[in-house]
Formats: sequence, C-alpha cells, structure tokens
Amino acid sequence: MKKSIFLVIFAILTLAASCAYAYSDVNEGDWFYENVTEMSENGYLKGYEDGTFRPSGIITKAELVSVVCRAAGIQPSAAVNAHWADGTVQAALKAGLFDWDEIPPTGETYDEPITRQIAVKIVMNAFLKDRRGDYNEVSSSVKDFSELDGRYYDSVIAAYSSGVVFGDENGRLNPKSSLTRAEACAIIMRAAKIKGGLTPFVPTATATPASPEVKRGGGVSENGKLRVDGTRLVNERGEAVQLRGMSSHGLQWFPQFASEAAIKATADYGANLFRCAMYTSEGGYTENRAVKDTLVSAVDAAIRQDMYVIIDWHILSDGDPLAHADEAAEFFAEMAERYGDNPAVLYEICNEPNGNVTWSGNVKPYAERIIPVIRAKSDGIILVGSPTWSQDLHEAAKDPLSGENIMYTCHFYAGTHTDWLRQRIADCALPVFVTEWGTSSADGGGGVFLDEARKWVDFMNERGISWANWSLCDKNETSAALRTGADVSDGISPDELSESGAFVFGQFAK
Ligand code: DCB
Repeated sequence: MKKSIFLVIFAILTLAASCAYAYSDVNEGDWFYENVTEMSENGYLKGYEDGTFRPSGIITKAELVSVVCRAAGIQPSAAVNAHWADGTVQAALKAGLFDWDEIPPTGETYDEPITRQIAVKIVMNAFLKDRRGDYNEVSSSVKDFSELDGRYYDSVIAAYSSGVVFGDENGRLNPKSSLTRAEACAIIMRAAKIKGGLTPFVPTATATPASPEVKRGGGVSENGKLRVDGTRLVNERGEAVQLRGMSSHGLQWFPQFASEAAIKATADYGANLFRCAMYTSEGGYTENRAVKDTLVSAVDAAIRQDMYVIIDWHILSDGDPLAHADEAAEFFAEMAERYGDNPAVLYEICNEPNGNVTWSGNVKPYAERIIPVIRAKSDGIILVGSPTWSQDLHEAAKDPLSGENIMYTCHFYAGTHTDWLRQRIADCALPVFVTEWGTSSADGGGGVFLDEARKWVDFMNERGISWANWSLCDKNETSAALRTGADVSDGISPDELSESGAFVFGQFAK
C-alpha cells in the first residue's frame, strides 16, 4: 500500500510542470485554490488516484516533512528504516527542522497527525529560520497562546509576525490539534514566497549515506516512562532497561559542556542519559541562583535529544543534606512543577552526603522531607545518596525508605573503590543506580585505572545497573572525558576525547 502511494507520487512528480492540476474537490474560489494548485505545479505534493485532493484531510508528520523538504529543496539522505518517507525525515532532522523527540527518526510516529505547533516550527525553520517577531504583540493577539508549549514560542511569534500563520476566526491557533492538507499548503506557500520564490522540486537519483558514526538507541521514545520493579529499573513495557551516559562537571564552571551540542554529541555516541550536576556550594545554587538557568537549558536540551536526564542536587562540601533542606524543597518543588509528567526526568536529591552524617539521622529524614515535594507532581524515579560520598548502601539497606520508584545511588572511582564496594552492592538487595563514577581516583585525578574500570563496567552491565560517568568537561584532571581546549560546538571528534573519555564513550553503545 505505502509503496504504491510512493509510486504514484513519483509518477506525478515526473510530469511536466505545466500540466494542469484539476482536482474534483478543489475549485476556483476555495480559499486554498491557489496554494494547492501552485504546490502541485511545482511538484511538492499531489492528489489521490481518484482525482481528489482531499483538502480537509489530516496531514501526517511524514507527509508534512516530505512536502516541506521538497519545497525547500532538501534532498533525502539514506533511509534507516523501511518507512517511505524515512530518507527525507532523516535529512530534515539533520537540517535542524525539528528535534529528535518531536519526530523520533525510528519511524514509529511518522504516520501520526502532526500538531500545528510542530508544523509551524518546521515550516519556519525550513524557510525563515532567522525571523523573529514581537512577543507582546503576538501573544496577546493569539487567544490560546498559553496552550503552546514554550519551545514553540519563537517560531509561532515569528510566523504570525511574518504573515505565515493567522489564527482561526476566534483568533485561536489550536497548537496541539491537527493540520489539514489545505492549511499545510497555505503556510508552506506563504513562507516559501516570503523567502523568495518557488523552485520546482527535482528528485536526485542518489541519496547521500547517513553519517555512519551515529549510534543512537535506548532513548525516551523507545522506553517511555521508567519505574522500579524489585531491584531493577524497567521501561513502560516492564522490560529491564540500562541507562548509560555522562555527568556534567559543575554547571557553574563548565556550562559550555552542558550545551545542546555537547549533549547531542554524547547521544550520537550512543548515550541515552545525561546528568546535570548543579553544585549547591562552591559557587553553586545556594550562592548563585543563575546556575539553575544553566541546569534548565541542559535538561531541556537532553529532552530534545530523546535522552533521560538527571537533575542532580550536587551537595559536596556541604556534607549534610539537611544543611540546605529548605532550599532543596523549594528547588525540587519548582522542578517537579516544570517537568512533572515528563518521562525523561529523574531527580537526584543529594549527590554525596559526607562528613559527620548518618543514614538514619540525616539522609533519610532529608529524603522523607524532599520526596513528598516531588511526589506532589511526579511519580518519576527519585535517586537518593548515602553517607561517605554515597557508598554506605549497607546502612540504607538496614533502614530503607518506603514508597515507589526510589533508587539508591552508589558512587565509585576506579582508583579508590574496588571489590569491596562491588560486594556491598551485591549484598544490599536495593535498587541501585550509579549516578557518578570515574576512571580516576576519588579526587577526580590520578590514573587512569582502566583495568579496574573495566571490572566495574562489566559488573554494572551484568546487573543492568545504570550509570553516568564523571565528567563531560575539559578540565586538566584525568576523570575529564575531553582533552583541554576541546570545542564541542560541532560535535565531539574521537581526537577530542581524553584517555578516560575514549574508554567511556566506547561503552555507551555496547
Ligand atoms: C565526588 C563529587 C564530585 C567530585 C568527584 C571527584 O567527590 F561528587 O563533585 O568532583 O567525586 O572527586 C570533583 C571534581 C574536581 C573539583 C572537585 C570539587 O572532579 O574538579 O575540584 O570535585 O568540586 C568525591 C567522591 C568520593 C570521595 C571523595 C569525593 N571519596 N570528594 O570516596 O573519598 O572528596 O569530593
């Protein structure tokens, strides 16, 4: 069926551009008559075998992307799945028309209706990427502006300001509803003309191969909402799932390595997890609230890249989590409000308690204060540390927390922590998540200790324990995954990886 539709498209595309396009259901006088006719004449889309165009039919994600790409002159690249539109969708993703999570290039949602807000973004990115509009003017004239997801504000404002989109008769955009074929023609034609005319679409014979080094997999579109089943982390179908990825370094020091480009680069090596380490002291949140903005943009970027993402309240020099419990409660209330039902987000409530603290006297009471704050908005995974820099799992096991979807973190550094800590994980019978580990010694330097790191990675893989490696930055310390001066704005090349980074990045896709 799909193949035959494709052949029809192809046959029609090869007709001469002067051919008259008369559809039985498109008449002079219809508001979309000119747009539909011009679209057809230029070979951007066609009608059905029975001579109809079906202007009020709903347009799917694959169809919208295909039509936009033809009109914008974006040629398909090599297909990765069997869907008829895949080559074009892959090319459009690469060209930055949309983000991974909006239309996962695995194909599962290609035939679903596209929402109007995503369609507007794709059209604007394809033709008028640099346009901006006036927020105050547009947001007050679009009656349902508040229904838009925030990531679409810029495109929608630009689209209204340039006259690409008008609201319906009630001034509404209905951002999450579907789009008709006639409406799609109208916005594409308006945008293409503003950009400067139409170029007939001529398909090229050979597609360029997709870049072979990209190794995506195991992301949110594949696994959905996570939960804890016994000691295991499982996906929405109840299947065991292992997350692997990088932790940032302190966001107050290295925001450039928590950028979308840096996060995307780790996903392209196969990571499906990113951890955002927001220090509480040492220039972090309790001293400078602006670091929260860095965290939020990193979390949003990871979500766009189809990754799971940990919001890490990175206590360290402030060893007792109770020291900043009020600020933590306020912070996690805000995060849970913002990300409540987003399946990508995990909450790590205290990185590494240390110093004169005990599980039952400090960490557990802290957790019992913070967990309900998150639970008011989210039943997502909550990750809890333990004394001695999150190594005292045996203490937590004697007096565990009650409630669902709670995991206990274990942190190790290969030069410092060996067999005895693995044994502790094996003995504790708790759901364990290694939210931080390094190939170095516990101070972030020394080594690297790759033989011991290999033992740890094997151990975690055998047990399906999820992990994030410390850290994605170019600091002059052995645990840093990047060489000094690495520029990640265009991805991470193999020669920008440190000795540790080369080892760790090689483990994501295994
Ligand atoms: C943890 C912390 C993490 C720390 C790494 C490596 O601390 F969660 O924040 O990162 O492990 O020590 C280091 C950075 C340095 C930075 C320093 C202070 O790599 O660049 O200067 O934080 O911000 C641990 C983990 C384990 C142990 C001790 C520490 N341990 N610790 O087992 O003794 O003392 O920070």
